[in-house]
Amino acid sequence: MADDDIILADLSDEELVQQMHDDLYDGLKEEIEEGTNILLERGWAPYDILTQALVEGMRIVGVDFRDGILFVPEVLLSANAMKAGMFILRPLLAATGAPKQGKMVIGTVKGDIHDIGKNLVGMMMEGAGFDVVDLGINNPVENYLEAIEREQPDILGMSALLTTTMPYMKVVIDTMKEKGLRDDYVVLVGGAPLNEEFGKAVGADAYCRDAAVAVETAKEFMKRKHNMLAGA
Ligand code: B1M
Repeated sequence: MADDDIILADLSDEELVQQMHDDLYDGLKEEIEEGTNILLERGWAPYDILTQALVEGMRIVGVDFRDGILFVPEVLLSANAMKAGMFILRPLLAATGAPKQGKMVIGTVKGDIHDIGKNLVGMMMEGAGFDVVDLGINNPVENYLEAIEREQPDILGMSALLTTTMPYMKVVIDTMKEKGLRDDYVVLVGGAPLNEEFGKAVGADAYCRDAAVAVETAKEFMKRKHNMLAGA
């Protein structure tokens, strides 16, 4: 139950989504799980729950974090609550029966421990038919190189949420170039502080604004790859 007075199941959809924003703000993991399950029972699509209840809730947390109203320990609780909701939705998003598209290795760059956005991208990519190998957070260039050698993916994805860590993407791409590996993979980058220009400047194939764009971009590159192979 959200608190002593509120019974989540009694709320209308709109009120419940609003309440979930509040519960995410307050880091109430069990309430987020309950709210997610109620919306699923009411026939909501997992993607809509993800975007309207969870991602929007985290956007509000981000604003107050920026403004010094919320601090790291509180935001950590919000992140844990969000992850609990995502944990419920993950198998549902993955089980779309989409035809196999290809393989992606994805990880957050060195110095950066933000992983919610990366996880979301991974979930959506799985749902779109990609095999996803998740390297987790704080990845030095060696981790990416080992993983692409081992996994032979079609796509390498990198995530960064800090202006201080996003330049590390260039370190990874430059090292790939030095080793003659760059052209063997599609490199997609994303994260809140990035933009299109930055993606070009570091030598990525594309910047992806959000998880839905990442999926569309990845599919587009796979189509091009297949067309090239067919024409070869
Ligand atoms: Co951090 N944090 N944080 N934080 N945090 C931000 C990023 C910040 C913008 C908050 C703020 O001030 N407004 C700010 C960065 C400022 C800057 O660099 N300009 C910041 C800061 C400063 C910090 C610390 C330095 C705070 C401190 O210690 N004083 C610290 C750094 C730790 C470190 O990494 N070394 C820190 C710590 C944390 C927590 C641990 C408390 C927690 C992370 C928990 C976790 O991830 N497990 C946290 C959180 C939660 C945030 C905010 C509030 C939310 C991030 C998030 O999960 N968003 C964030 C504020 C904000 O972003 N506005 C903030 C939801 C998620 C769905 O969106 O991650 O953007 P996002 O992902 C999107 C797209 O960006 C894109 O698709 C995703 C889904 O649509 N995308 C990709 C992301 N990765 C992609 C990869 C791709 C493609 C698309 O590959 C192909």
